Amino acid sequence: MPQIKKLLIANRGEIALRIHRACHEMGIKTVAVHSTADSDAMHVRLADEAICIGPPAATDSYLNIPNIISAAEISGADAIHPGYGFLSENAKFAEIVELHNLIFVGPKPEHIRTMGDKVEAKRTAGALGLPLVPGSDGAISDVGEAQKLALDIGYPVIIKAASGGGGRGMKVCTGPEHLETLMQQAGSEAKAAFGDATVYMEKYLGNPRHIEFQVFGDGNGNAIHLGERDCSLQRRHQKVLEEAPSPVITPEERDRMGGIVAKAMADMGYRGAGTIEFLWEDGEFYFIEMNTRLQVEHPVTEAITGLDLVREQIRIAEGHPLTFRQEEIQFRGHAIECRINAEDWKTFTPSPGTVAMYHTPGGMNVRVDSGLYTGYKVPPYYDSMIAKLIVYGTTRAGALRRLRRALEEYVIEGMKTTIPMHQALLDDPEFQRGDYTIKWLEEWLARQG
Ligand code: MV4
Repeated sequence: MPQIKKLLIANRGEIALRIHRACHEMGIKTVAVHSTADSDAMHVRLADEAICIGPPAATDSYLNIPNIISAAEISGADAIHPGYGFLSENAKFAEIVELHNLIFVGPKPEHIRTMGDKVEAKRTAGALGLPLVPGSDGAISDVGEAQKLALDIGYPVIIKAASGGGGRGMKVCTGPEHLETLMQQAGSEAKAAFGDATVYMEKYLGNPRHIEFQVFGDGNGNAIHLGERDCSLQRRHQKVLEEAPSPVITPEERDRMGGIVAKAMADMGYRGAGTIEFLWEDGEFYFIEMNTRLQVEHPVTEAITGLDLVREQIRIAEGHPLTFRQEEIQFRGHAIECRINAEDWKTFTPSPGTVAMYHTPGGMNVRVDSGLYTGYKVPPYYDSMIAKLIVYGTTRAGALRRLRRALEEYVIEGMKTTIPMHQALLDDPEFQRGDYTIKWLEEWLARQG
């Protein structure tokens, strides 16, 4: 079995630190890559070696495949972890990594490719027995057929881009008189954004929750699930706060749906970490997409299971079997993650700047994943998420109390952050009751004035 001795982290920010930490606990040396804008970043400082791979723009650095492969060869790394975002769901990149006899810490390239095409993903999920949103069986191109199908499904329907994701290129259609126009708009927007005009149709769910299951496969027909996360609190398709377990899922539902999901992953021979996204409405789950990467919100799952998901990814990449059986996994307590962005939370305009003063919360069951330090200059070129605060409590109410205390302690001076938004959110009675859907946060934000 190959043993990884040196791993290149093809990412930046908190997730690069997260991967570095797992590596060092496993006795693996790390290689950081960075743009010229990130020379002083924490991920560069912590790693055993660091290589500059290009100018600030991500397309020239963190997305620059030849430079990243060269960095791996020059440093003598034997594996690459892509983190999330950037190249993490690029099937071509995974193939190139493997062609260079490097271990890709991630799924098989063919599975990344399948799940990247939302039409293929739905077809695959359906064949594996996952419940789907009623809709077109594959892509739709003919307007006449689309009209028939929409009547069959019942309005409203939603037109989505096959190459989409993150909510781009979606059109909600309330009646037959709008369908042709909206199909054309969705198609041309998809073509412009993704270079692929393929669209498909689904029944539009009016007020669902976003609930996703964490899965792991060994690539040889064994798979397990680590329960669900509720990610319904989003703004413009960006998650703001995530929790596990979902306030609306019973242990019986978790076991039932988790079992279906794990069986599906076992049957497809899935390798590594994955997330199956569902919309949940009136007690029913509807598959929408699968993410073939580690996710930002993975720490809430780590908190309630006690498992190190990055360690597990690396062990699977080395060819080990899963370290735990489904029966051994226990879900205990409640975890909440706040994404803290360098933004003015009222206008959501980015607010990069220099950290003038920094103090992180601590104490029992409080975790901060962040690359910030006093004097660090947040560059304006990348995502505005600068920290994740994760708290754990025995109960949801206990986790909420701990979150309030931890947010009070957190000091980030030198830029505007979304910490005050999280504090205001904690005071909301509906949020406190867990009474929210995917529409709730934007309505709440609109009420904050
Ligand atoms: C939907 C939907 C309602 N009905 N599909 C948005 C992003 C993409 N991943 C799927 N999305 C949605 N698909 C059907 N059939 C509503 C959304 C949606 C959404 C989903 C999850 C979290 C936040 C959302 C915000 C707006 C719309």
